[in-house]
Amino acid sequence: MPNYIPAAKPAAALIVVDVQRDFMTGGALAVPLADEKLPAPEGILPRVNGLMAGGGYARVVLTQDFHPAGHCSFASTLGVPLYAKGKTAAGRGQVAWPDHCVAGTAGAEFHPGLYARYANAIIRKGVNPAYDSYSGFADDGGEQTGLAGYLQSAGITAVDVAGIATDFCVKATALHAHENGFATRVLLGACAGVAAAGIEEAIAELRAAGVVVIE
Ligand code: VGL
Ligand code: ZN
Repeated sequence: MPNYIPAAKPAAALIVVDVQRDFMTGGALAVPLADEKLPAPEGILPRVNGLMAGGGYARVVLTQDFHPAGHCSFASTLGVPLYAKGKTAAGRGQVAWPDHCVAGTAGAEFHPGLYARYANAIIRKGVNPAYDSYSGFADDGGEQTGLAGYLQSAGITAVDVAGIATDFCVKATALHAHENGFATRVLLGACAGVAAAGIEEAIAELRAAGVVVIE
């Protein structure tokens, strides 16, 4: 395991957010620096794998963005240009993403290099066609995924969050973890984000909310 991340406490869980083909090089919504080759000389995969295999966590959870075809977060559904802001049928403001992580497609699968065998649980999110879910805990309509209850039943009091994307799903998952009462850290060295400015804003927002961000 990398030595720059402090060891996890006994009642801690690791949440690995959306390390899926569509968010990595060659994917529909490739996030820069997420691939194993980037940032030079390596990307987040070896770090995430090291944490999963040797981080000393009591539980390891993977989240998986898993949308039905025609999902409300797709530009093709919203009828606005890519990355513009549209409005869902439920009336929510929504960033228009390329079609991505469609259930049953290769893009929705975990990156083949991810040590998925070390996961105790997999939480799928964004499965409701009408609501997006950057968070692994609950969607934009307020429906819980069950992650909070799973962690609480296991006696977890602290969570570390890693994965993709720092400025979207990692941020939202960490904020909800904190709101659910878990002592929450974001391990930036094992995260990749969409845009530099967004990452800086996300770090500020996380810290203001009481989440510990480890550089
Ligand atoms: C994500 C945009 C759309 C993420 C998921 O994993 O950060 N971003 N769906
Ligand atoms: Zn998505």
